[in-house]
Amino acid sequence: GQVINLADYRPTDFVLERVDLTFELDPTETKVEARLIFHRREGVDPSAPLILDGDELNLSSLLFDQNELAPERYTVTPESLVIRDLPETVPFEVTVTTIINPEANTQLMGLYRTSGIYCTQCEAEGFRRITYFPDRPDVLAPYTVNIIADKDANPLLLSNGNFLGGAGYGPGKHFAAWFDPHPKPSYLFALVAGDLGVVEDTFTTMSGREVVLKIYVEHGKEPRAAYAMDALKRSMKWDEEVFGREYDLDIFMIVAVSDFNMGAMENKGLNIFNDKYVLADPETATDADYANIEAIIAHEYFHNWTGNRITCRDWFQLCLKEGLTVYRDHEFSSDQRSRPVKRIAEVRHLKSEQFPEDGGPLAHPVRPTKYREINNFYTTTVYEKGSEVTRMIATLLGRETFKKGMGLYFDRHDGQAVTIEDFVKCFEDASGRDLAQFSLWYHQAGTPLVTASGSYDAGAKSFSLSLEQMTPATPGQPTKEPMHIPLSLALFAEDGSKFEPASVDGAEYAGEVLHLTARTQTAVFHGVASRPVVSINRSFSAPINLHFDQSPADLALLARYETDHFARWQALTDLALPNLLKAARDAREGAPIVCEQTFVDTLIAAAADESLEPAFRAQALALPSESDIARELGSNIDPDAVHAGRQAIMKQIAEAGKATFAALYDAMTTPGEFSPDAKSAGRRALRNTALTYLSYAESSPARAKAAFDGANNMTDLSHALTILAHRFPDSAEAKAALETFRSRFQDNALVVDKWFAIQAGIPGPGALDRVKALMENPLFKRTNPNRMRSLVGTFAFGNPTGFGRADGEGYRFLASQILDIDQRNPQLAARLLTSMRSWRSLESARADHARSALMEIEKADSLSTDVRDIVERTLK
Ligand code: BAL
Ligand code: ZN
Repeated sequence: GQVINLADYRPTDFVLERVDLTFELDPTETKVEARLIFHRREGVDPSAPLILDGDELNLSSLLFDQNELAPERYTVTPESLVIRDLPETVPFEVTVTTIINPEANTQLMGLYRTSGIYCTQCEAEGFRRITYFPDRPDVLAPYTVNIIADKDANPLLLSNGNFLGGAGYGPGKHFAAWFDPHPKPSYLFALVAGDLGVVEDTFTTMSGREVVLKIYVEHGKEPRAAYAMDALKRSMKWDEEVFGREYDLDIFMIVAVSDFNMGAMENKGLNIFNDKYVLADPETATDADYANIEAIIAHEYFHNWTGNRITCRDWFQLCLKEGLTVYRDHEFSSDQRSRPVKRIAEVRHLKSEQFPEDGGPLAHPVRPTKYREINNFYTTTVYEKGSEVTRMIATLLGRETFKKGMGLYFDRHDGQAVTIEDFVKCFEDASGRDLAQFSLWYHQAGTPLVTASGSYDAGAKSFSLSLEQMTPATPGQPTKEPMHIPLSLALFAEDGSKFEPASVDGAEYAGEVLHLTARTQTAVFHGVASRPVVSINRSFSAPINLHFDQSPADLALLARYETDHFARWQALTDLALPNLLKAARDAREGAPIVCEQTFVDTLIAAAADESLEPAFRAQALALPSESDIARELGSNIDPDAVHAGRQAIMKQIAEAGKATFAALYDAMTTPGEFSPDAKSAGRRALRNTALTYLSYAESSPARAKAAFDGANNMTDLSHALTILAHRFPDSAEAKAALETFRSRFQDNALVVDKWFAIQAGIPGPGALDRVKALMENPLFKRTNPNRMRSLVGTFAFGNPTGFGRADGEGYRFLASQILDIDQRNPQLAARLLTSMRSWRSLESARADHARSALMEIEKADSLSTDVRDIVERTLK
């Protein structure tokens, strides 16, 4: 794989006018005929050849304007088809026939088989595994698709767009034809054929058109698609109300499949989903599953406008559709649920996944300028930081002007393949604001560090806030320019009321947003009657690290009075962190671990505060994870010490708050029929968090066992099982519960994934042998990405003491798994390997083990481009 550079972008020499595809489906020998009509772009060299992409393709025939093409006019390899001596101006037709083997396609890119059905995944470059094609996002055309297949095995023949018609086709066969009038890039192509059950509904759009909605799932699973359907209808309504976006075909289909590399895929009119993000019922899905389904159904639906109608000019612009669409799905979930609780969850996710990426060897800008393997850029930086950048535009411009800019974007670029510059220009035009400096957020990698200090002048009644920003060096970017950082900020008085400063010097401050634009800047707030307690980066208005020394008393005041509940949670976290960091250091030195009383008291008071919604209280009680603590420590990390320190703090909080937790556990029940709504989910979350603390205070599995036995939904059941397995792994109760769970759910793949994940997460050095033994379990399935992620993924990403055991065996195990998985599914292998991204921050013995495991991978000779790219960048 060679390096692709943004600077080398140029449009294709030939314009693709239309695409006609005919598939004759067969499990091992599918025939694909592609009729492509092109014309030479104006001004292009008349001798320039047509170059089509391929990947492991096998050309069976080639026609030019319906005639056989002379061999000297083309050159073909599995990776490309080059055709020469083409007309200077008139359109021409190329008919390419390839034979492909869906059954042998273990990469799950292109056309493949899963549980007896045919399905496709084409983003980013999977279409070239189906036929030779200009496989890039700026080539847009309308598609007609004909599908021919055995009728019995494949009663269902689906593709993008609207259904044209179908009929019998010789003995035992039938065909169907689909037409998608909206010009689209090949990455949005989809085909599904097989025998599936369906759930049907309709949606009437804002202009009164009726759209047929269908969700296809395996037979018998139809009832588990009801929640997804409900989420789809709510998404369609929301996009009309909030962004004025209406759906544009007669039918919208979703197909759930069990072998899928991604979460889901936004193919035009025919979304294909990992079934994990479609199927749910109370008995088998947790509240987190329901929330994910809602978010991902919405995300893929929202892509219809942000991604499909307006797409990316090239893959460097991936954040154009992904960052924006994540922002849109976040807004949707915030409107459907609790905005502050959703924001807390977003920030937790950003900090635990994106911050380590941005601070390690795989750091890259939201809009990168080079890549070797585009599959490796579907990252939390492109998605989540990309969403944060969009969110900052909304914060800088204000809600109304942001919407005006979005309106401009939809009007101006509908039907086009565009760039981040085009996107930003819409907001500049809508607001009159220069966003050149702001755009550095797209171009500079690394999490900016903002250091703040304040001083109050009682005589002048003014408060000075000095701010300094620094963005650390990242691969390929040794020095950084100062960024335009929007800091939502407020000043509070000792009684908890908010100050309204008379004026502010030294920085733009409007709508409670302070604009930090220089490397160092001092903002002076006038007319502040007494020493204020400052709340900076409220709602996490900018994705930064903030260093601001605030006393525990000031933080406690914010935790109590902030009107922004995200900021309350942040204050509680800021109280917790120094305790957890100190505990890790003390654990390492064998020193006693003692927790600050202010923190314990404030936390328990928040837990018991009935004016706060239960979901918020659950978030407040969920301390930073071991990985969060490790990230904050930054270097020389001993995962065992982090674990021991955190356990000790948990125990102290649990003992101090035992009565509160016991009361919450009894009070936070959800009587009546199960409902997955956010309010009920919040009560379950708080009750289960209380149960976790009680397991530390009571040091016995009895209560968790009772919770397991009494659970009537998957949230409570899997939480109780996790406590039993993680806190009391050697107890008879844990063993019995794991066995009960397995035998009850062994026929449900998604629940079996939970069973594997819970065991993969059991802390301590014994985890590795447990994982190895589980790989031999008959329920383990190597070829299924969800299963692999639940066992190997959870172990590597979510079990710091097990994976990072001192002898390095965890890292060596991962290396051997990566080499094995890479033979079948490079994308999955590369993704799992990113679990090694923070290896340099480990203490030296573990870091040495990690490096040698990485080098084992690097020296293997038949690595995929995907894995080679990740391993080389990780070691660099
Ligand atoms: N486009 C890949 C899946 C997603 O982000 O929606
Ligand atoms: Zn997306």
